Amino acid sequence: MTHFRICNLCEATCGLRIETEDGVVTSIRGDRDDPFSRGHICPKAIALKDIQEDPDRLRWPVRRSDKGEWVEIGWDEALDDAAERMASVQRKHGRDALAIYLGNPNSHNYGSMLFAPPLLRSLRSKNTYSATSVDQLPHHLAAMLMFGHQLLLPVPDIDRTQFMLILGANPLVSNGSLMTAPGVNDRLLAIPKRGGTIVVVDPRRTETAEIAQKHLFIHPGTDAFLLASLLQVLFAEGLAQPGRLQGLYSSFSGLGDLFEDMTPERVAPITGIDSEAIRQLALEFSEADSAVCYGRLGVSTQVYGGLCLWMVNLLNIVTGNFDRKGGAMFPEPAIDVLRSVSRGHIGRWSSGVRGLPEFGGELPVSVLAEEILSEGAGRVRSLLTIAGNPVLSTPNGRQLDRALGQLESMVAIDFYINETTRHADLILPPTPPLERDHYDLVFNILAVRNVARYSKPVMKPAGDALHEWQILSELHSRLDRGGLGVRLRRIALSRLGPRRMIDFGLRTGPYGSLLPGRGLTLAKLEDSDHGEDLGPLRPCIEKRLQTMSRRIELAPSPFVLDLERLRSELETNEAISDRCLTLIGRRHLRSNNSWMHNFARLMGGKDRCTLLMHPEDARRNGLESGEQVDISSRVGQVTVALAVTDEMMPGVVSLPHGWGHDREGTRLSTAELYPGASINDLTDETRVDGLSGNAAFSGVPVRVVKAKEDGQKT
Ligand SMILES: Nc1nc2c(c(=O)[nH]1)N[C@H]1C(S)=C(S)[C@@H](COP(=O)(O)OP(=O)(O)OC[C@H]3O[C@@H](n4cnc5c(=O)[nH]c(N)nc54)[C@H](O)[C@@H]3O)O[C@H]1N2
Ligand SMILES: Nc1nc2c(c(=O)[nH]1)N[C@H]1C(S)=C(S)[C@@H](COP(=O)(O)OP(=O)(O)OC[C@H]3O[C@@H](n4cnc5c(=O)[nH]c(N)nc54)[C@H](O)[C@@H]3O)O[C@H]1N2
Ligand code: SF4
Ligand SMILES: [Mo]
Repeated sequence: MTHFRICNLCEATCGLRIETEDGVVTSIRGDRDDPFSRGHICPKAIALKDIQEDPDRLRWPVRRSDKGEWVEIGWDEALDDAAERMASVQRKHGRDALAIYLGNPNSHNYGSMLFAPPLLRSLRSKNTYSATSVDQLPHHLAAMLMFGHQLLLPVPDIDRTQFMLILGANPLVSNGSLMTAPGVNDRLLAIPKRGGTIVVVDPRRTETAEIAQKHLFIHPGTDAFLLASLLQVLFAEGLAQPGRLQGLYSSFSGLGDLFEDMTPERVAPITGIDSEAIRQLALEFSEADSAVCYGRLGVSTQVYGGLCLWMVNLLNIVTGNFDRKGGAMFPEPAIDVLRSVSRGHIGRWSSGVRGLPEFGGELPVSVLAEEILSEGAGRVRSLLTIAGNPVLSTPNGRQLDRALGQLESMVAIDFYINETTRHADLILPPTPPLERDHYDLVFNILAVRNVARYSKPVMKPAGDALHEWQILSELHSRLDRGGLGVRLRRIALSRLGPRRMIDFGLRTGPYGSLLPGRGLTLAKLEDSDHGEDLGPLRPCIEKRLQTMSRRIELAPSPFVLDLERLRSELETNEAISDRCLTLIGRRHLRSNNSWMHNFARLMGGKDRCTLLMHPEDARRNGLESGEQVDISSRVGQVTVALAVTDEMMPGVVSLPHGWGHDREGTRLSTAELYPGASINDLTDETRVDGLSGNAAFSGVPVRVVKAKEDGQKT
């Protein structure tokens, strides 16, 4: 049988053509007729078969016995037990004693997107955390303060731009992020083919930098200085032009004063980029027929993350490239999730120990461990994780690992016993991707083309398996303490199920109609193997803008105030010349955050969890390629093999994240073969973006020495 569906493993949402025989997957290929991905896939898609067939994957709920063994139990018992553990902690110690961590795959699972929020609302814990604060929180902050909604995230119009400036992203490997662009490789290569230019700014000469027309090395964590000086040049040279949206901008005049002192000459020693190169970059950007600045993970996970994303938007705005073909644009998805998600808020409460602000109802996950370890009334005593592995994914993971051992109870919704879920009392496994239907609610908000595709399940759920939404809905019904109205709404939603909610969303969305037989409906998408193409992005900010002032806010005061932090560093840091190495992360095409490392198909080849270092640094430290090195930071130490390469900037070393599978008690069959070491045993939970609280992974100071004992692991 042939099935068509979209891959939900990363943000690219590639269309797949899957063949099955007698319920077994026999091939997975790219769907050449998919209107968006046109046949592109990456090696991870094939591993959907591995997830389906993986003997390590849990099929039944498991409970840890007093002797520490995992025992399979039935669903009713598991759900009752899970709900009771959560409820009893909240009864005894208050609502905030239960923390929740939502991991990355929730955003790729429409069941979670629809059914986790009502459960969270009824739990009402201030200790709600997610992968957002180790990822894209600064993007949401900039969107909320400038455009009035945390999800109004501009995306680069990659298919039509003539100049793309990429800061801190490596789409050739990540397949694009906050820019859903399947086959991004071809889309990027098309830019120089039509006479355009790609410039990459990155402390490493990445795979993306290799195909760019220009690559500039930058010291980790200093992009805010670069962006400020690009703006300085544009204003000083009279090149800042508001363009078509002039009437929509607050306070365009006076904006340039904010950056007056951030000249290329002053920021050059900090960024490591020559002042002439900065000036030239500003000129090229402003002269291009169309241009877009795209900043991603490398700029959001740094100490000036918020400032960076604000200035990325400003650069697009002041060069007249905002909401314009070839510039930064807003998708118009068939289901407009913005209508049902809050616009966002910040600082309504703060974390107990360090006082970091909440954003959109969540605290920064960098504080989770200390909230568990602190003695005192507000202590977190129980944790629910949904699709996440924060022991490997969040800064100072070892501390969190220790903290999880001290919880009174922990429940995980996940299909693996991994470094985090091994601490749980109960694990509730949802169906794997191929056993469920799918409609992408999140990445269509970020897509470089408007499309709508619905994926039917490829196989029936095995046995009594429950979908994520069913688990969440069952837990909710056991924990619901809302009034009659809330309860009726919950019952109605669970009867409706996510499928019909999608239908409703489509009918009431911009391409739908409530009249029978008209507009986009679920039935229409079900009948169409490859989905619907809804066309290229169109200027639409006038319609989408949600600020109270009905203007695009160019200078929200939190950013203006935070510029002072940058300015004070400009003053103290100009002569920085210490020889400390700084650490950054990286991704690999055949790796997916902290999981999928147990599939031989993806893991073959060279050891990937290596430390990259520039030859000069290796020589100075007396180190050679291939030998084991001890890397240490304020918070810990790991041992990995060294790979010496001039793709690194001198003074900067790189290690991938998501590894460190040698912890005891996991059930991952290849953990011994491919353990790797966790970068987050080195990253520091006290390093956060002062404005948003997002983890600042980039630029952690480290020492690297020959390993005490070759091959020794810590
Ligand atoms: N140092 C450093 N740390 C980083 C990063 C970095 O670049 N550097 N990147 C950060 C980023 S961007 C992110 S998004 C986070 C990601 O970190 P996490 O939020 O921890 O997400 P994953 O590592 O993807 O964890 C996936 C878990 O979800 C489970 N899972 C997969 N699919 C499903 C499903 O459908 N349902 C359920 N219930 N479970 C499922 C898997 O078994 C696995 O245990 O890591 C962050 N950590
Ligand atoms: N194959 C694969 N694909 C993935 C993932 C995966 O794990 N594997 N994870 C998915 C997830 S959750 C996400 S969020 C996206 C992320 O997708 P991207 O945003 O493309 O993230 P990375 O590939 O980590 O690229 C970040 C780049 O920033 C650079 N960098 C580090 N520090 C700095 C700095 O201070 N300044 C500048 N200018 N650059 C810096 C790094 O060298 C790196 O090249 O990828 C997604 N796609
Ligand atoms: S690029 Fe992403 S969406 Fe496309 S096949 Fe690979 S993992 Fe799946
Ligand atoms: Mo992410």
